[in-house]
Amino acid sequence: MPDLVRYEVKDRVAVITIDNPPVNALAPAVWEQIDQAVARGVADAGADAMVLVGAGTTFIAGADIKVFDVLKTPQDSMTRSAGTHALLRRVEDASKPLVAAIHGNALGGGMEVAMSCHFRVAAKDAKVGQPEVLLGIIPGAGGTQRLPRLAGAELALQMCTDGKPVAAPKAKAAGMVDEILEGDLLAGAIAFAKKKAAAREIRKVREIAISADAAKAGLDACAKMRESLAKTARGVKAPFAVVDAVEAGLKDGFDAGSIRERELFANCVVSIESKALRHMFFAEREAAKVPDIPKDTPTREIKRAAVVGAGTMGGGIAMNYANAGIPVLLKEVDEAALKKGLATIRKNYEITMSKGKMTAEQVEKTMALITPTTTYDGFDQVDIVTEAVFENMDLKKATFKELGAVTRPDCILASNSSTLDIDQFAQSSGRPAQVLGHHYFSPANVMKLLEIVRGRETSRDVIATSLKLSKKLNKTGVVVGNCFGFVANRMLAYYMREAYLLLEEGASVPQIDKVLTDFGLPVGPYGMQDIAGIDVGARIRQYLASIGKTRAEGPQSAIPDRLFEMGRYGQKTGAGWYKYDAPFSRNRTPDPLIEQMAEEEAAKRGLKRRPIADEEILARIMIALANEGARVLEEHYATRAGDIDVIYCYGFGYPRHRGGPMFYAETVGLATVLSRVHEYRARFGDYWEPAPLLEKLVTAGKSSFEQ
Ligand code: 3H9
Repeated sequence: MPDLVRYEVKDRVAVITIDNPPVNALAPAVWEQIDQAVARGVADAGADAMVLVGAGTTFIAGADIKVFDVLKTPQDSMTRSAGTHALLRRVEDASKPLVAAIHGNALGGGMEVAMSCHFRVAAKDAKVGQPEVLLGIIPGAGGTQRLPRLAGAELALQMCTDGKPVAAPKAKAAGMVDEILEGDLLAGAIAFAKKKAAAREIRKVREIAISADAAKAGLDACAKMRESLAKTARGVKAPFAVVDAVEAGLKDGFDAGSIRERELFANCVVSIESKALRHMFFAEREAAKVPDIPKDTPTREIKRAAVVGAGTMGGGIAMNYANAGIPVLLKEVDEAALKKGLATIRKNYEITMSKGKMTAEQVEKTMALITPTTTYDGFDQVDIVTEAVFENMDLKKATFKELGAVTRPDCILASNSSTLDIDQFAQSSGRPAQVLGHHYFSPANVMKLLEIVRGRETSRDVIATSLKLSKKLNKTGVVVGNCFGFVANRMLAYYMREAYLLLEEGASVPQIDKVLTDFGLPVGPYGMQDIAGIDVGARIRQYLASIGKTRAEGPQSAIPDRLFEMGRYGQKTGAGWYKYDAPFSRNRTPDPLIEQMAEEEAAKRGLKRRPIADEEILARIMIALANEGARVLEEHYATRAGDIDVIYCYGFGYPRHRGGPMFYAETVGLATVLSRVHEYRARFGDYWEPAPLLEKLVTAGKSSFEQ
């Protein structure tokens, strides 16, 4: 067995070092070796106390998440966790003072190990937390029992239900950490341990008594938390399981609470919610790895940026740069457009300030990083330009031609196009190796996704720089290929096709939207279009018509274009798929006009409108997405199915606990998905064509898109 835990004695203190890079995750062998090392320290006549510390950059980031995949039934988990609980009890029962020395992170199982030590000291910038809920589980090694005893039930409930880590100073104030140490952490921890040994002091967290008053307050906090979760945690179970476990401990004591925790953990860990969230955890880390772009690919530093176009997207992109502290030029065609764009940016910051998330000074400082301009002056100084002009091929080509002339030869030229062919702009610029797509999602300053679109000639260092930049801009960058609509919008065309057809066949706009929001999306397809602008899609369709193409094969609904012609662009015009109180208002009501249009269009197609069940709406929309996703994968426009899932979760708010459209299809079953495609083909027409990859996988008996 490799040496994952080292043992040495320094100044009569046994130093137990966990060394399992990169994050000292608790693989089964690490748990075992911690147990053995503590027993050795207890037996070692040369040691009066013990310090548990992590090697490298962190203490312990938690249990090894990959190991959960082997747990197939709740019983598997119950058996294993009985061992873990007993192990931590042995650690806690050590007869010599045991001190956890925390730097970096003590998360999940890491925090549970630390709480089984008698004392905790921490570096000033360390963090502690119980983020299990973000993986669809609850703390499973006593966290729901020890944390309330250490920090109080209210804070414990907060930490275990939102999963957010707490910084060391706050942890100290709440009693989770005994001392914050400046300077050398290990030396300080050894000195601390010696003091505790001299005083013969040992403190077992599980023995901390909870007074009757504290128990009552804790139970009240449980009730309050349930109420609040009912509003904020729709569709997920783990946060509620946290409350059940904490409550059991408050009512029935540590031992009974621990058994309840194990049962609840066991049910959570085999749930689809947890599998989906674990899939997302690894998928978003995998997405940062591009097969032909090694980790050591040189990157350029982005010190100055420019954005062309101060509309909704351009303004949001400029905000991303300013938020990251990067000075940015914001160019518009005239003063009026510039003024309007800047006013929107300022309004956005003021809203953030009104929520207490920014001070007035920070607003001014950030605004000062955005320099408005109507000329290309200063563009020769910037390291990257993002173009966010109208979605029009000729305009984009002309812009890239100008950018090629006014910027330095090494400046990266990115397009925020949401659909158009990057290679055509690249040629116009005269230096295609520097050109790529940076496709942000609306609102660009909020949505976390950045689709990094690789053109035919985009150089590797430009891609690597974009991936690095995405992190700096607090985005999740996913590299995709250059097909029409790239990955997100190419698939979205199929999602929207079904939404339109379902409307014509008899479903209503509010019904379709509700099915999708009940599924977990923040907004349904029609609500989303009203936000994004019906004009945007209409212009794309006009362009496609001019080159003889459609976005998704199948019947094309005329309603979106009719709305466009009526000037009903959505929220911004006060009417779209819904009616709004006023332009830009969010207060909407269904519009009978849409029903009337649906009747007319259905009649034109010879359709008799019928009631459509919610299940059919969800199935058709999701299957259309997955089928097109399979084509995207097969054609190599996405590297992995997980990349598509990350794109949908971060670009459109697809519910993480469903794992993204491709993972969701796997949970439905690939064979079921395929048989539905066949069924729809028979019912609706040949445009429902199964993706060859889907057929291949089903024939081979595969249950996953990951090949
Ligand atoms: C738990 O503890 C349950 C308990 O109650 C016990 C029950 C019995 N396992 O994120 P990074 C990998 S559940 C396995 O890029 P950063 C990660 O995949 C756990 N692998 O670094 C990546 O691999 P690769 C509760 C893990 O500096 C590499 O480490 N704990 C784990 O940006 C670097 O990760 C959590 O949920 C793990 N636990 O962020 C914490 N953690 O290089 C999960 C990381 O191959 N972890 N890896 O792509 C994190 O939040 C972040 O990784 C952390 C570091 C903040 C620690």
